[in-house]
Amino acid sequence: MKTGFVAILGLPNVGKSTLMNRLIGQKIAITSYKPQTTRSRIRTIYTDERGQIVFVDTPGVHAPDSGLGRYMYRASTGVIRDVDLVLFLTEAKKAWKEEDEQMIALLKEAKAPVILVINKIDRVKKEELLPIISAVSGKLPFAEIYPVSAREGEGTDELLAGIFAHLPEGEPFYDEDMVTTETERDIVAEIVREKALRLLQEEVPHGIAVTVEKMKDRRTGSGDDICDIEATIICEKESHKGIIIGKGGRMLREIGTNARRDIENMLQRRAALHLYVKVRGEWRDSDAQLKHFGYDIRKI
Ligand SMILES: Nc1nc2c(ncn2[C@@H]2O[C@H](COP(=O)(O)OP(=O)(O)OP(=O)(O)O)[C@@H](O)[C@H]2O)c(=O)[nH]1
Ligand SMILES: [Mg+2]
Repeated sequence: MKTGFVAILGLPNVGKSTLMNRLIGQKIAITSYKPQTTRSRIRTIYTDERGQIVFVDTPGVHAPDSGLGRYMYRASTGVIRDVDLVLFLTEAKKAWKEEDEQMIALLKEAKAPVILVINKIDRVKKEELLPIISAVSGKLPFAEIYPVSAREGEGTDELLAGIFAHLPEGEPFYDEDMVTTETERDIVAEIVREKALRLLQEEVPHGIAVTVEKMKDRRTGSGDDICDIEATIICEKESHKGIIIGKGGRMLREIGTNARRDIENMLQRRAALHLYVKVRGEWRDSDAQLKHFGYDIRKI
């Protein structure tokens, strides 16, 4: 049996979380078209007859501009030395930028092998791919190179085989039916944040945190189980609160409806979701608040 920890690292928005979800065949990590979607390490587990892979999805690496940013930076860069294998994810694009060079400099610290994964190949023509691969492949002594489309599932089976090939022999860490170490509460909070991210514009979604105050099953009159959930969206300004609630509560209702659908899918039962909105000015720079919202830099 092969077994080991595999970090997924890269710049924001390259498709790390989409790829991880695709590889495990289930949606656990939230995704969005906006950069800086993932804020913490998200651990998921893939097991088959070849062995077990523990994936660690990480926040996209970017220069920190707040306490939250520093937490995110540590969560991603700090993982490099703790894993058996690194997947360095980049997008299939023609121009190589300064921040890509900084990623390469970071990856030079890795003791573990680094697999280069070029994602979003569905967006480029076949003949454009080869020059893209050859431009990146010399930047580091990569163990392997895989062009994939996380969204379409192209090349991901080959990548999975490549990951197993580079993992050490060992016994699985987790039960074979375990998919993530995240709690249901964590996932519910993230689903609400995802819907807010996808629906809200400009700086509003980046100043949002979500807490889940209550999750409790109740038997209804007709004998079904329904999960009562209370969650709060925290934002930094009164004006943002107004935008999140929307005219006549329309925006909050839409966030809630979209979130409930995914939550019910995940829980495999009905859910009643009650959303509240609170203002906590500058929480992204307050150690106490960051800790309260689950972004405790000492616990990475
Ligand atoms: N066309 C295309 N889009 C993709 C692909 N993979 C991911 N995306 C899109 O890219 C955007 C970012 O995806 P995420 O998975 O959230 O990216 P991420 O790297 O986890 O981003 P951060 O968590 O912010 O660092 C989303 O809109 C995805 O749907 C792909 O293979 N092809
Ligand atoms: Mg992500």
